[in-house]
Amino acid sequence: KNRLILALDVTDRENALRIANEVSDYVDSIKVGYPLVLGEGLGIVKELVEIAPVIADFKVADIPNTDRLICEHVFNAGAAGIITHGFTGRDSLDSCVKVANDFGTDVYVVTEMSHPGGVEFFRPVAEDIAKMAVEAGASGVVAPATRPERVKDIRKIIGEELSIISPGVGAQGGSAADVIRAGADWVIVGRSIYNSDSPAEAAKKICDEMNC
Ligand code: BMP
Repeated sequence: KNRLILALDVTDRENALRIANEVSDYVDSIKVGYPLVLGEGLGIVKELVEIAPVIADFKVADIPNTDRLICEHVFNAGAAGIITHGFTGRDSLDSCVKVANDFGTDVYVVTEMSHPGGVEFFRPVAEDIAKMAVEAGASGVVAPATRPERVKDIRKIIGEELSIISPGVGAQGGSAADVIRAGADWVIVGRSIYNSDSPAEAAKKICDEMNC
């Protein structure tokens, strides 16, 4: 386990496949979201899963039926996991977890976002969302590497069974080693890797920092 997830927010297929191939020795999975899928279509997921497991970051946040349709598309394309919001409530999350269970895939629920605005509305609900993620049988939560103390708080709530995947390392100011020490299982890193002259070296450096 390398503890590193690549956030592949480049917008074109050629760069996406080049970078994914370059860093494949260092990353456990690749997070793909709107920037790349809106640029290239969901077919890019089918190509990337040949390189590493893909987590589809669509921050799913809708009524249960729409959530179900989104999850089915994403898992049919081969994604191993999906990121959902939690603020839409338990029925919406249940709908995602049910589809994931049918496919044998993972659901990660956003608790509190990593950017400065992430405290405005998430702060009062982050812990409740984490509790709901446990109760709904999600695989894990997303918690901010920019605030390791919050990762610690959320780890206390979810226990050891759920994973914490943590964005905000590098470009947003967070430290990989600090957030792993605070209880994260994986860090999610985008710009510090894909904007580097050597994505492989940048990925290796983050791995080394985490002693993996
Ligand atoms: P970067 O390392 O370039 O900051 O990228 C972080 C990635 O994680 C982006 O894809 C972003 O959309 C995502 N993300 C985040 O930064 N904070 C969150 O709270 C949740 C996210 O999914």
